[in-house]
Amino acid sequence: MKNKIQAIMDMVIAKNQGEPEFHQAVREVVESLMPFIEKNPKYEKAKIIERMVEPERVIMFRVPWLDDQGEIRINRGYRIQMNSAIGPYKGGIRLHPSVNLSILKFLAFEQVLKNSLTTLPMGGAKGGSDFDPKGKSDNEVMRFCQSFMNELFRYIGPDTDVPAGDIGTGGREIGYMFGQYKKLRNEFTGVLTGKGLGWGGSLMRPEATGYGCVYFVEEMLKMKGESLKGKICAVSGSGNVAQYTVEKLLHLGAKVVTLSDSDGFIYDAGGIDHKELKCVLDLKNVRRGRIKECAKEFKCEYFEKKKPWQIKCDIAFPSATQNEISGEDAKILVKNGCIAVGEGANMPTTPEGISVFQKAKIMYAPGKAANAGGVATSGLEMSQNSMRLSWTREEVDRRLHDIMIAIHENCVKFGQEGKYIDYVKGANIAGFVKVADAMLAQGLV
Ligand code: NDP
Ligand code: 2IT
Repeated sequence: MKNKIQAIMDMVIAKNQGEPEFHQAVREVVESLMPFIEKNPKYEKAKIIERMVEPERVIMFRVPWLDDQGEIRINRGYRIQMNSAIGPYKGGIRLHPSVNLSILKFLAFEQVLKNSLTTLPMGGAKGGSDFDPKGKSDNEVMRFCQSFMNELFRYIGPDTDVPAGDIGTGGREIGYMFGQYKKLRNEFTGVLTGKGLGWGGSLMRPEATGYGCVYFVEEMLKMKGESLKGKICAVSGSGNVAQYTVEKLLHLGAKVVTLSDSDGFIYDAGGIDHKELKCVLDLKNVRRGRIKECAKEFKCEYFEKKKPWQIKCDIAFPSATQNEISGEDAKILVKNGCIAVGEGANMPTTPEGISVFQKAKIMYAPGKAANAGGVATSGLEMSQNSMRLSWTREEVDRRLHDIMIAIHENCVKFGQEGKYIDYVKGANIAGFVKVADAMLAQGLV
């Protein structure tokens, strides 16, 4: 079995040189799938894994735009259309200076399995650009988004590929991209999700990833007769996912003691309350400032250039970016008594960190299961757009909650090992089977 894993990894590394994040994401999946594949030789014979690691299509393009000084700027745009076996390509757009092929391929690969887990008919994709929205004026962001869409519009559509938000892409960016798509195509369709409520967006989409992650962790705790009430939670990030993770944790009686951004983290021993959360939302979504400004307002501690994992907590919610929990961070979390991890971000834990959590047998929910509520609610937005109606907040929340319960059940089904549940294995196998069976049925395409 080790030889088979190595052979696939050798091929992936040779074909995708200098793309460590993509190699990392593939290795984790292949390692947990191989025992299952050996028991089900039809997948091996049809080379399903070898086909799944090769994107169906990779699009790269020039994005020129004019800054406020009249200077020409050039960024690079991407869309990785990874797999369309079970539905139109679906996945977010990341705008961050670190964006490259490796990061987008890892995200697109994860998205295929995640979207399969949601129970909804969505294939997997990811896109983005090395454009940095930080410090740009609204007009600059608009000109970038318009130029980005001037090329991307050829490759997307409501039945082809439906992009959405991710790091650096929120309601403002989706608005500008949607406006430009509509102008170019002369069509008002559900081509993007995360739209504004007055023009085709779904209630609860902003909340969905964070709420869904908390619902998933609640299910894990229930299996052990535990609840979130009174639990001390460390959250990283302070963007969309982190904000609504905190909101749902507060609803359920947990105590949130940290939030962060790429400059450092705040530690509020007394717990962040609703009033403080409102302040974070205004700071990050309107004023677009730094988290350290909250430390002054909340009179709490701020740790420059540090991550929150040194703070004692019961549950960790990494909700910023990939590889933000190292092996050392994981050891400190476990030593401090952390009993569960719910990944709001995509691949936030390094392989060394995952192995620490698994050896300690704590409840560890990988991103592709725990943060699937975001894209699931995007799927619900697509359904509402197709039907030309909108569901109430309660209706969408009920569906989101049911989906997270179903994902949890499916992970348990494939990941139970005696008393311990290996959620990594559960999520990878459950996500894989549906896509693999569809690929088998559709022949060699
Ligand atoms: P936002 O842009 O709203 O927020 C990102 C947050 O993470 C910010 O606080 C940002 O800090 C921090 N961050 C970003 N990059 C880094 C970095 N390299 N090092 C340290 N901190 C960083 O993004 P989202 O909240 O939407 O996304 C967060 C994570 O959740 C990502 O991994 C994303 O892929 C994942 N996700 C998002 C979903 C969604 O629906 N939005 C759905 C599922 C997963 P700063 O402002 O300083 O950059
Ligand atoms: O990583 C993710 O699942 C997202 N950024 C959300 C994708 C979507 O299509 O809603």
